[in-house]
Amino acid sequence: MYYTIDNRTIKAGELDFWAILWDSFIRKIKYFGIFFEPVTTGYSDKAAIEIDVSLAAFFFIWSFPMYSYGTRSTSVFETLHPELQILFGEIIKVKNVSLLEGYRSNERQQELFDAGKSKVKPGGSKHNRWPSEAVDQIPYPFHKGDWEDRDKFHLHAGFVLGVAARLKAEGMMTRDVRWGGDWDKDWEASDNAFDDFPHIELI
Ligand SMILES: [Ca+2]
Ligand SMILES: [Zn+2]
Repeated sequence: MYYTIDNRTIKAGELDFWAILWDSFIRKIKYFGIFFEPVTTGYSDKAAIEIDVSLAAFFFIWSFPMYSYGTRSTSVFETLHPELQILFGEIIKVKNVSLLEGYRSNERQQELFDAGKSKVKPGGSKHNRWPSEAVDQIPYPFHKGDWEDRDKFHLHAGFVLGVAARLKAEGMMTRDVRWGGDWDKDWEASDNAFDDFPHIELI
């Protein structure tokens, strides 16, 4: 899925394992290659090539992504708005996370409303838009008792909001995101009337 921001075409998310690996590899060569360039000075051509190949192999192995989404998270990811795909494509590179729900049908919204699990009727949630402008996500690993662990959610949400802010500053995202633990976006979680800690949405 491709997406255009300011006439630049950006690939939404980067879930493809080999694409992430290649991107990371090229970045490391460009960045660290400068420091290793003088290493081969004074060696024969054959030795220099051997050193270069060894360094390239080292960079390649170092480029393997630490985390990737499982089957369930991937199917949620595919229902997300491109800007959320860019955000969570970036997050999974450095922090493990599970995506629980993206797009939600009106029928399912009605069920949640009837059960008192959501405050909004069908059509009123950003989960009801296609592609979904909201995602419910939790840090991984996650244990049953973690639902009561406010600190865990707060730390995780701070990380998500930080990555989103960086992507927006770099022009990779155009919209702000809001967390369900700070609806009024004043960086205070203590004044939040209705906590929905896994919830992240575009505004
Ligand atoms: Ca607040
Ligand atoms: Zn939600």
